Amino acid sequence: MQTAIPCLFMRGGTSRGPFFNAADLPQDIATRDKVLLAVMGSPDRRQIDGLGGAHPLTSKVGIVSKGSKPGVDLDFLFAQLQPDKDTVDTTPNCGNMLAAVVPFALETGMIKPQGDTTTLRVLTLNTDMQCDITVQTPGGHVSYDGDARIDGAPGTSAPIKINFLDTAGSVAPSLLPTGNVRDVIDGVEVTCIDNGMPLVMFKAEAVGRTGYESVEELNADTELKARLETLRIACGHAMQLGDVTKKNYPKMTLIAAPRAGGSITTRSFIPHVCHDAIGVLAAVTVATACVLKGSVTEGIAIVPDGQVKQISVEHPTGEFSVEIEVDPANPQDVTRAALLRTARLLMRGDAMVPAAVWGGKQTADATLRRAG
Ligand code: NQM
Repeated sequence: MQTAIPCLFMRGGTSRGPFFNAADLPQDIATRDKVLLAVMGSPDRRQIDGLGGAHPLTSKVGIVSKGSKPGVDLDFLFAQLQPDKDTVDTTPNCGNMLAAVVPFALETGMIKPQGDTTTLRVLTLNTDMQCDITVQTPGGHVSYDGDARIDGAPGTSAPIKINFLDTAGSVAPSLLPTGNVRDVIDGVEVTCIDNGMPLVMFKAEAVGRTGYESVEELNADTELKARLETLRIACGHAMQLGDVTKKNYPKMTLIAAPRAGGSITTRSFIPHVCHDAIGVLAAVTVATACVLKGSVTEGIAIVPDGQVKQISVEHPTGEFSVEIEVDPANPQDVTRAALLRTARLLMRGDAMVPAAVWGGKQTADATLRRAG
């Protein structure tokens, strides 16, 4: 016997994974984590016995429920697993998986559509961050067809707009958790910053690289990876994040001058594998560093004038545009960040876990939902 758990398999931005109604998973966290590991097939480099895609970007899980706070429509808990580790990390955010939350809630009838578009307020439980997400719902159905293109995912889809309301100091205690906009740590000039995702940013040339290397080159660069890990652990302490040896943050971000008409070039380690693009909140955080006087981006980032700025973050497979708004009285203060993602429902059904992992008494609700 296996336990069947109702599940939608979804792409969110440039990530992918199973999404669950929180009510269908074990309420006890240790059992829930065992279930998620079994669903994904971790730990195993190939995740051959589960749904994971043998990469951190395809080892992600979304857990959704109705909003628990006044004014909030939906709660979202993101879980980061790893192919070859037995960890389930719910500390940091994932802005890519976030893009699939409203489509999931509409598809499963958790919430009703509002008209041709549906805008819902979503609370990310990982860091207590709120955002407004708008999806296309013509005729009361989620539309996945459209002209929106995001680099890092093939083709075009319906646009999903995310408007972040409060991102500063997501996992770290503040936007600049070392108290400085620039530090020298382990011999490298860095900006340690968290506007939705804790990042350590530094010029690629500071570690003897150009910042224009391919993902394959960087993933094969064991000398660089060892250097980055030592730096990451030192920065983790400086950012008041404690021992980050087993954590997926801070992400290590090499930067260089833009060379495709954008604002800055990045290579983002998440944190041990180089991202094919860049994370959503990582891009928001990079864009924020670009407007901070004295950050390591100074002298290389090209930043437009005005209160609302489009910052184009170049990455290995294209670029990621972030719209940021600064306080006119204090142009160092980013008050809002908005961006475009896409998502798609890939499959609906039940995720099966061995009964030895979870006996999983299915609720009447779950059975009904499965029956449609
Ligand atoms: O930064 C990868 C991704 C992410 C996270 C990672 C993300 C974000 O691309 O908000 O989206 O940084 O591990 O899914």
